[in-house]
Amino acid sequence: MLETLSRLAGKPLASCTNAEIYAALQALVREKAQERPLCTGNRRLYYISAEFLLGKLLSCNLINLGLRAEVAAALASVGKSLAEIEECECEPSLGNGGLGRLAACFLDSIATLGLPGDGVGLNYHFGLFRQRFEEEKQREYPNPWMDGACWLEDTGVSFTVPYDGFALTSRMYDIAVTGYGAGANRLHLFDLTTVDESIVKDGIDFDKSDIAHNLTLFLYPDDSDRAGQLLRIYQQYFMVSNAAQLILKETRERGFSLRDLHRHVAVQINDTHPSLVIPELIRLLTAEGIELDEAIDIVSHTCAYTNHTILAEALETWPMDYLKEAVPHLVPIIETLDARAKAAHPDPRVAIIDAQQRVHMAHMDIHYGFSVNGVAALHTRILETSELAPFYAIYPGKFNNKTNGITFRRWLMACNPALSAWITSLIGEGWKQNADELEKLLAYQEDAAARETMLAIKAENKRSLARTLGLDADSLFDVQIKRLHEYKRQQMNALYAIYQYLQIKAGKLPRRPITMLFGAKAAPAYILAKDIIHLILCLARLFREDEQVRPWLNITMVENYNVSWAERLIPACDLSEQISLASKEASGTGNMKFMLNGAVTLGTMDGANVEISDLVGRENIYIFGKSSEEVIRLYATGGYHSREIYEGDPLAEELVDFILSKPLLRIGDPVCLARLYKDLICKDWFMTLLDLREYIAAKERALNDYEERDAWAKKMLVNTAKAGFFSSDRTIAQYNAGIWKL
Ligand code: 26Q
Repeated sequence: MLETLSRLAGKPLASCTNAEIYAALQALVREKAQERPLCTGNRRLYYISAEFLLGKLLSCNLINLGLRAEVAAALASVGKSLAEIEECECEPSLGNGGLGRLAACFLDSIATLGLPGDGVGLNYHFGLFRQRFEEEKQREYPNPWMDGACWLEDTGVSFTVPYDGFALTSRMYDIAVTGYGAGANRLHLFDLTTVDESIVKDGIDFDKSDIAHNLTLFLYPDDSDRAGQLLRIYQQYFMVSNAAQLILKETRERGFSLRDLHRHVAVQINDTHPSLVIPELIRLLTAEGIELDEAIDIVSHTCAYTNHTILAEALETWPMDYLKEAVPHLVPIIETLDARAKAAHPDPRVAIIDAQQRVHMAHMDIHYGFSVNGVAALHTRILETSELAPFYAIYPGKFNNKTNGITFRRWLMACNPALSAWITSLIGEGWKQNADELEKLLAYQEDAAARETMLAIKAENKRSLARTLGLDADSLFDVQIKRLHEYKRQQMNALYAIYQYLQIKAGKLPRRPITMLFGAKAAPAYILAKDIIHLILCLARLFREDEQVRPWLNITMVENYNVSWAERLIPACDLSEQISLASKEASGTGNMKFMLNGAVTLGTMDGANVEISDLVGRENIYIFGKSSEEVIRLYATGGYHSREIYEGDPLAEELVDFILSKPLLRIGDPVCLARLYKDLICKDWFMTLLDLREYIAAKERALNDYEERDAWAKKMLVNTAKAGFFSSDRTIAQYNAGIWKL
């Protein structure tokens, strides 16, 4: 290995800089990945997604290619570590949260199972914005990630994408996707050669109408005005037109007739961002001389849709006017699809084009896709019985559940090598291919030495994070890391921080110091989400500057939370915060990563928490809060008024009032704090105050139990042992058996 790396570096490894070693390792991975045969099969999957939140790729590729140990040894011989070298890698910033990370885990598992399936997306130059904290507030900056060595390979493939009166020429870049021990696939990212990074000024502002220069600059550009919304349509169409053209090209090259497209291709539509692929495929097939009826039929047997949310505001609808302006050639097709759906199903709730002339993307997917899936058991049930009930009545056979999963290669083997090695020493290597084998760990529940090792590994992971962030490694690490959204209720956790602060000020110390770790980006136009970040950062400073509080309570919010941060935070976590309002979190996948790494969950009965709870049993999880049925009923009856709780519960009043207290107003922006204060009392759409008391009680219980170290270690062990179900290998096997049939 040493010689190979020296050859690739062009000089002895010992005389290389870290960047040169990194480049050599990347070349090694490219070489080995290229030697692998691409996965093939009768039917090929195209997983189209606006996001692929890949994370750094070096370590996972080395693991998948079976090279990690050898490379680590070679590096050690020149006094280097893999972690040190991987510092040179810039994390591609092509995603926002769960949906994008899920897509990345799926690519890993699709290749691992040897299934023929590629990802298709866009190559955003600045990805999602880069977050910085300035004066306790989030500020947004471009997030360049393609400088220096990066994984993209220019394929030379390009297509022409037609708009109204002009066309754009694309360029396809590939990233090799290696599977663990088996095949390889590709992630295709489309870009535009004319994009001009220099048009971005003053943070993340740019001329939104200049499509040829701005199209692939950012993921989710601000869409608070018409130009922003049009840009999003231009982006989405660019993604799917390229995807559709690639699909037809490859299908022809494989020697199949386009009339048989559905027999040889499956398209998975990841949320509604790629939904325009349906009319685009129909358009292209009819352009090939296939009759409209037949084209619609073919496409309806090719496309499948995954829903990731029940939040009404996240279900995309586009005004017909905007589509007429951006993609007029799709409009007659969408109108035809709508007319046919209306003729068969006059119920206005299932219309594609509604009375306000808005196009409901999800409705098009459901009528003209062959599968509709939710991402956790509870979520799918809510879609069927409530959110999409009128559709379920029409198409019961299309609906199915595919509970999310995560790749254990990244979320255990790469991010927690100590735990991973110890597991292997106890139960062998089998769990890496067959995650259910983790259950063999249950045999060690009563083994005192095993429980001690579990605690020792956690303690070491905590020390390592503590060194980076300047934390007290003996404190309890309580972690909430996820996109910032009101329904995820970071604000409830902040109210707990206030509760704990007031306890300490009153002389009631916790049994052990507490470190509250947060990581979250707020969408730039989401005012209340930014106010919540402001509150958290103000509290962090307040605690830091108070000598009485500092030793006992610390809030640390990491800047620019991303996959690499998650890989550091999750292995070091004691208590995993999964506290969304029941019914609102479709699944969650962070919850699975924490559990796998031996953290205990504090959560509501929401999303995949329900399945986690069923698996580990109530003694190994802390559940609180109103059930999804109760919450859905409260929304239906309008029966929730936060003010009633605020006025009726002195504790709730005290905690909320603290937001506008003197010590906080000395630090924070009164406008932001007052807005949040007012929202909690007058609106509180996601019912923070409803669950607050139970949340505090459940957390106190968890903190208490944590002091029974040996019993806690058993909970940790059971969590890891029961996590096998959440391997994305299982999820992908189910997608293949139930939907794709590759
Ligand atoms: C919609 C309209 C306009 C602009 C942006 C959007 C938009 C952008 C991103 C809508 C949704 C998203 C992302 C959603 C997401 O990440 N959902 C998460 O998906 C995970 C994988 O299934 C689940 O585990 C999470 O529960 C779900 O929140």
